[in-house]
Amino acid sequence: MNKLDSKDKTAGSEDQSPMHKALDALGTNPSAAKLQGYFQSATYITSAAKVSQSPADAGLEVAFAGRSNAGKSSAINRVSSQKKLARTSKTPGRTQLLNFFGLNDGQRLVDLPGYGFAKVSIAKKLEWQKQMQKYLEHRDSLAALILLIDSRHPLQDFDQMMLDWAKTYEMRCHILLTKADKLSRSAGKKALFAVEKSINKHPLTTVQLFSATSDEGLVEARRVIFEQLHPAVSASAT
Ligand SMILES: Nc1nc2c(ncn2[C@@H]2O[C@H](COP(=O)(O)OP(=O)(O)OP(=O)(O)O)[C@@H](O)[C@H]2O)c(=O)[nH]1
Ligand SMILES: [Mg+2]
Repeated sequence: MNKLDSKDKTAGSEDQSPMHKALDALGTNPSAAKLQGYFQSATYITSAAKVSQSPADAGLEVAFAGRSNAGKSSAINRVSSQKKLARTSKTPGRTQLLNFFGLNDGQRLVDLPGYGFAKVSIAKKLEWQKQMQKYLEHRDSLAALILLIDSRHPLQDFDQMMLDWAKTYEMRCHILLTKADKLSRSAGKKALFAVEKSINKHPLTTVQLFSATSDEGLVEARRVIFEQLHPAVSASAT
């Protein structure tokens, strides 16, 4: 299925759904403060061990994917200005379920299980792959992927696999190069440049530096995620 089709879901609807009411309040080009307020509305909905247990496949959602320990849960917490919304851990493989968070207009953020943790049985890894593939290929409400990559170890096999997948399905993909606070400014720029160069054949993929412990990249990340959750509104603003 062409994932771009799913983006039509918000186009042309003139009803007073919660989403449209919220957008009236936010306007077409919300300020940084309004974006913060919007993402701060995120609340936990549910965790699904299997894709079949996910919330109804309606509206739009943006999913955070990436290697285990890349900083997915930390990024969700930073974007939503909440410390404990998504559970973070020093132990790789902490997030083993799909965790869904709802925003005040009904759209969702999804924390996907990390990939690449060593201490998990082969059977569990195969189950992970099966569930991820099912989610990524069949979830109609999936509007975009946020691919989290540790800025100190960019573009490993898993990241390439996700990028190839995104390209195949014409899925919008925004890379957050995480833990930028651990790099000097020049090393950060170098990492950003290297990834920009390697994605130049992926027209729907973009990249930025991000840190969950500082303000680096925060407004930009919020804006990109907001735009993916409200494609019709964002398009009319340009
Ligand atoms: N300094 C710094 N540490 C970070 C940042 N992002 C995440 N971390 C740390 O990296 C570790 C892993 O972060 P998580 O957010 O749990 O990573 P995850 O990708 O959700 O991991 P899994 O759930 O295991 O897949 C934690 O100890 C975080 O505190 C960042 O931007 N800067
Ligand atoms: Mg996690």
